[in-house]
Parts: sequence; C-alpha cells; structure tokens
Amino acid sequence: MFGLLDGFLKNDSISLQKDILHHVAYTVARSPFSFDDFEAYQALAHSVRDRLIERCHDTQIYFNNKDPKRLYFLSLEYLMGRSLSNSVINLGIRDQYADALNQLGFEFEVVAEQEGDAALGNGGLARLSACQMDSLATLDYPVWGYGLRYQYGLFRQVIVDGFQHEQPDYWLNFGNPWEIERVHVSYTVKFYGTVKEELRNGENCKVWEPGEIVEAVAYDNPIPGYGTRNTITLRLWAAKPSDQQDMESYNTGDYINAVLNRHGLENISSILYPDDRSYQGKELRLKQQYFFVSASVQDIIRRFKDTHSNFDEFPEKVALQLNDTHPSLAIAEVMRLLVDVEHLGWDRAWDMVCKIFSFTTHTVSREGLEKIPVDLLSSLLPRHLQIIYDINFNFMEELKKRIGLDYDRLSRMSIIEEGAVKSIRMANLAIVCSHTVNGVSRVHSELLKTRLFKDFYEHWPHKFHYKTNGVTQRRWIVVSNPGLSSLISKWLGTEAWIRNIDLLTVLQEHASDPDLHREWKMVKKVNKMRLAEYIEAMSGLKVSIDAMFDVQTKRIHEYKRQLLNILGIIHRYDCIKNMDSKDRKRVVPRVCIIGGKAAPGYEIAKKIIKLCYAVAEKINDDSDIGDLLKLVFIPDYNVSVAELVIPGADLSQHLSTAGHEASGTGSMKFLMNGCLLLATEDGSTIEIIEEIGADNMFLFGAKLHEVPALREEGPSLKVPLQFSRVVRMIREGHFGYEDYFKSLCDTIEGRDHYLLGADFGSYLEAQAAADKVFVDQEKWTRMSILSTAGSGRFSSDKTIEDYAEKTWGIQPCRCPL
Ligand code: DL6
Repeated sequence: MFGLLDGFLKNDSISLQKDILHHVAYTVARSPFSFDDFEAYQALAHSVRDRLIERCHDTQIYFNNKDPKRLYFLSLEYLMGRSLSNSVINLGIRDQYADALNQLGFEFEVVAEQEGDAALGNGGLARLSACQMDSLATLDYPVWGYGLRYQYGLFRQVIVDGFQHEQPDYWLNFGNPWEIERVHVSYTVKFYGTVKEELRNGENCKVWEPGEIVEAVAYDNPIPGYGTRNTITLRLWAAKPSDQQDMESYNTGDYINAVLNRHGLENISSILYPDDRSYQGKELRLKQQYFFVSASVQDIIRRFKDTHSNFDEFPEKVALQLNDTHPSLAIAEVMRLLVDVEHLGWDRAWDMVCKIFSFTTHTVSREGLEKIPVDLLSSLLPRHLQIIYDINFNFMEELKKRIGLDYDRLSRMSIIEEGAVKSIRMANLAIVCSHTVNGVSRVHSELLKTRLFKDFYEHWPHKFHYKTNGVTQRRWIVVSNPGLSSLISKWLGTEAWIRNIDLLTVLQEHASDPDLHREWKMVKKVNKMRLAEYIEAMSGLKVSIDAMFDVQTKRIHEYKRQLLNILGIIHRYDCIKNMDSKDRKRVVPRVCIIGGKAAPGYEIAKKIIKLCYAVAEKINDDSDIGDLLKLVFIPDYNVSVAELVIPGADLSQHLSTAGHEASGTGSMKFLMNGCLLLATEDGSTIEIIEEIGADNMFLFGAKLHEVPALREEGPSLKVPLQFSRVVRMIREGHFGYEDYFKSLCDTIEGRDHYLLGADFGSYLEAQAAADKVFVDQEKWTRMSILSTAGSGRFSSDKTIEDYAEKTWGIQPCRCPL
C-alpha cells in the first residue's frame, strides 16, 4: 500500500539523514542547520515512527486477509519505558540511524537519552505486560493489546531530606511521537442511569438508559517485533467529552458549568492509581476499568463483524486475556453486548464467554484480591450488576447440583460477598467465566490451588495452570547491555539467540575459558563505570568500581524486605567499626544500592526509604570506613534507570518472605545480565535454582513449608543477637529520628510477620558466602557466565509460546518481508 506512494521508506544512512532533516524542518519546525539534542530526538523519533506505521499497516492488512484467531490482551497497566532504542533495534536499523546522526553531528546514545519514560503502570505486572507485547510481536502472533492512555503516569519520586515526595508525571508535556491518534476510532461509553424492560419483537429486552456518556478515543502504539516485519498495536484509550452529553445543560443556559462538566469527563483516563496492591472501592478506579474494557470490547466486536456476518465463529476467532482482575468487567460487557445489543440470547452468549476468556492472577494474598461494593456498581453500571447477579445465580445453581447445600462453601465461592459491605469478588467472577486460570510461577500456582482458590480448584481442576513469567532479552540484554550482547553474539558465532534464547546455553561450554572470562569482566567493568558515573551525578557520592556492586531495586514493600537488607548493612558497618586494621584488609568492599518507589499512602514503606537515607548518611560520612562500605538510594527508579543499574550489578538481592512473591521478574533481568542472585526460595527463584543450580547463587531463609510454624512462635521466636543489636541501634538513635523509626522497629520485633528476625542469621551467612566467592574472581565469573547461560527459560518468548499453545490457541501469522 505504501509502495504506491513513493516506494517503501529506505533505510540506508543517507536516506535516514534526509528523513531526519525533513522532520527537523517540517515536524519540529526548526532550521535543519541549527537544532539541539532534544529536537534531534523528536525528528529521529518521527522518522522511526514513519517506518513503524508502514509495518503496522502491512501487518494489519495481512492479518485481515488471513483472518486468524486473534488474541486481545487486556491490561490496565503497561510499563513501556523508552521506545527509541528498542524500536530501532527491533527494526534492525540501529547502526544505520547511528551513522546518519553521526554525520549530522549527533551521537545516538546522547539523543536517545532525551526520551522520557512511558510509565503507565506500577511494577511487576505492568512491566511484564510490556515484555509480553515485545514477545508477541517478535513471535508473529496476531494480537492487539488494550489499555488506558493515562495523562499522568506513575508519580515521580523526589527525595527531600530522605523523605519521599510524589510529583506528577505529566509525560505527554512534549508530545509523544510513539502514538498515533485515531480520531475516527472512537466509541461511546455509558455510565449511571437506569435499566428498563421493553418488549421488542415479542421478547423482553433490557434497555440501559445512561446518565453519563463519555467518548473513548484510540491512540495506537506500534510494537515492532525483532527479526520480522510484524508490528502489532497497543491501543490505549483516552476519555473525551461526548457530543451527546450535556446538550440539556447547554440549552438551559448554564454554559460555563456545562463546559466544566464536559472537561471533568476527561479525568477518567487522567491518572494512574499508584498503589500496586489495593484499589478497593474507588469510583474513579471502577470507571477507568469499565471505560477501557467497554471501548476495547466494542472495538473487538466491531472488528469481528467487519469480516463475519454472524457470531458463529466468534470463539474460534477471538481470545480475550484478562491480565489480573482489573479488566474483569469485560466479561459482563461482552454478555451485555451479545445479549442486549446483538440479541444472541443468554445461553448462546454465555457459551461464547466461557470459551473466549482466560485469566492470569498476579496476586498471592487474599487481601490483594479486588472487590467492588455492590452499591457502587449498582449506581455506576446498573445493567452490569444485573448480569453479574444472573451469572452468579446460574453458577450457584450448578454448584448446588454438584456439592449440595454446603452453605459455607457456596458462600466462599459466590461471586457476591455478603457482609457489612456487600461486594463483587472480581477474582471469583474471572474464575467462573474463564476457561483457564493461570498463575505466574509453579509455586504460585500451588498456592492458588491449595490456599487462595482451593474451592475452585477442587471444582474445576482442569482450569488451573501456570506459566512462569519471563522478560524479553531484546530490552534486557540487547538494548540495555550492548557490550554483553556483542560478546554473546561473538562467542556463539550468531545473533540468533536474540530470537532463539535456547542458544544461550552454548555459553556453558565456555564457562571456564580464560579468554571469555577476560572479556566478560571487561564488559562488567564498563557497565559498573557507567553506573558509578550515574551515582556520582545523582548523589555526589564517588564509589569504587573495584567494590562489589550489590543491588536491590524494586517497589518498596514490607514483604520484599528491603529492611532486612538495611539491617544487614548496619550489621556490616558495625562489624567493620569494631575490626582491627588487619581484619579490615580482609573485608570485601561493597557499594550497596537500593531503589524503588513506595505507594504514596504506605507509611511503613516510606519509613524504610528514610531509614536507608539515614543509614547511608552515617556510613558514607564516616571517614573510618572509606571505600569498604557505601550505601546509596537511587531515587525515581523506573525502566530506563533499571536499564542502567541492572547491567552494572555484581550481586542482586530478592528477599521476599517465602510464599509472598507470586513470581518476581527483576531477578530474571539480573540473571540474564550475569549478576549473581542472593535470594530466598520464593516465586520463580525456585525454578531459577533448577536451571542454574543452587551452587551458582546464594540462597537463604525459611522455606515455604517452614513459614507457618515460625509465625506461630510469634514473639517467643529466638532471633540472633546480631539482629537485636542492629534493631537496638536504630531504636537508640544511632541514625537519628528514633521516634520516627519506632513504629518501623515495632513491625519486626514482636509479631514480625515477615520473619526478618528468623531469617537474619541465614541471611548473614549467605552474604558472607557471597563475599568469599567475590574474592575468587575466577569462580565468580564462572558463576556469572552460568547465570546468563541458564537464563533462557525466563525469556518472555517462552512464556508466550506456552500461552499461545495451551491457553489462547493462536498460531503465528507472519507478514511476508
Ligand atoms: O506477574 C508479574 C508480577 C510478579 O512477578 C510479582 O511477583 C507480583 O507481585 C506482581 N504483582 C503485581 C500486583 N498487581 N496486581 N494485581 O504487580 O506481578
């Protein structure tokens, strides 16, 4: 199609140069003789966007011709990070662009740094969605991603005097070249109002008369695959006032208020909720969920109807994936559209719903499960509440036939929770209506089957599966660690591992080769220098790259136990202070790096950040300690900071109390980058151990089956003396702010739900083991190589292939080159 215009866009460096200059002149509106790095970035991004659009169109035309079964991936969050480097690498034209820029007097890396992060998500779940989109495109699957185009992404974390402050992330301030606004692709989304019964063609129909109407407008974000022409689309919805709304108020003369009300409707898509665990009962959140699923489902049905005259083939052509419970209202929306609008009849619609939906949960705890107060749903989405009640009624009737009148079990499995606040259990809704319920690691799946969803597992064992999470090697090695990427390609004699991750195991054969060791260490050294420069620029702290870079970066949560890490650092500091000079010579120097955001309302998490700063101030200012120990907190940890930090880490810590991390994906990124893991046997770490062997990592802590007994012991549990000593140091004001830290210390003395005291001894042993190996650089490097070599199972390509075959039933559909 584009061939008709002027031939396909050319990708040699001269053509790219011309293209960049064209965009400098006509898109950025600057003189081609004078533009700065940011303007170069804008022009470059638009030039890449042109190529993405070309491929996106070709991909869609190809999909339309082939009409394969399509996957629709519904997620309320995506942490995409930056797009430029990833796009040009996946398009295979990074070097050509670098040349083109060079000839114009710019450096690719410097220009790429101008891009801000797209942070439309909180943490693990959101970054996983981004990795999975990359794999879906690369593996040529016919897919659409759907989500919300928040105007404010995840807050910026600013630290003032050690305290976290949240600032808005208005990421669209300077425009977003990576999206295409589709003004002609919009749907009305209805809220509030009443449901009436009407007789139509002799049938009783439900007619929803809404009280508010909002327009959902599509913004398409192309996602290019690597080594393929396929470029899929992530369609994000933005709320716009609808012309149908408020005509009344305009007519009554209240012009100003009518305009203000209109403007308010845009707020639906304006802010991302910044808590990754609990969202319960907020009207705006519910509006966001429904807004995005309603627009998406309307779009999906419209696309299906474009090429089908009836719904007979709907389940053979459509798979809908619920990324956690957040999009579960899609179930009721599909029912509403098929029954009330398409008039298919309840039974036929229900049969289809049960065939098309699959559900993945990312939660371990009961408290983390979403609930929607019935009162709220009844006012906001009255028709959907009726549908959910009907689904539940039928389900309860079916259940009674199977289990009889076991009221306890019936009430536990009901979609409706009775009680002080009558609520809809979104997970129960998703399980009842999906053909498959996936966990995100093997142990997570076991926890789902034996604890969280035990009743459902006993009822429908065939529905329960797991797909261990993975991360994309394109982003987490090729983009973020070009040195390691070239090294791997050189030793493997091919770049094929970028699409075929199994090839990484070939590195095992070379794990003891001194030449590889030399080159491997050099790559790490360069990455550590880059990270050290960043630390100095950000905090003014100079760190030695000969020290072990020991990193823990992730959202701040009590269960992730950043506090255990800080207690360990205090212990190390205390030991060094009490050593004589002979013993000090044997200390392995460490740079301890911690980073992550605390949810704005999570006080204990914010105290952990403050404690980290207070301890850092004490240690880093102590001239007696010098380079033996440094502690730095990296503020505003996000995807692009992770791209810098992960390749520079020697050791990374994953400390969740066993049974609390559903999977964990940070560990996989560190593993791919040859970083050794110090970890508990939790989530996907258990599977990492199977791949690389316990000898190649530092494990510690209570195992899953030991946790209940330890908890049972409560305050009488014996904890190591060192533990009591470091907690006392905090309580006694060694790091200042003793009153402020009191409640933090109280969480780990006495009840200590996350078992920091119980695990402290084995944690220190694991740390000592890491020190010992670090001194033996040959052993360390071998372990590092084996870590990368064994990381292939944790590529999102693997996860996606598994989902495609076993859950979604979709096949690759590769657009010809
Ligand atoms: O599945 C992705 C990721 C897991 O790796 C983490 O273990 C889990 O904590 C995280 N969950 C969330 C919570 N969101 N919800 N719901 O991000 O998912």
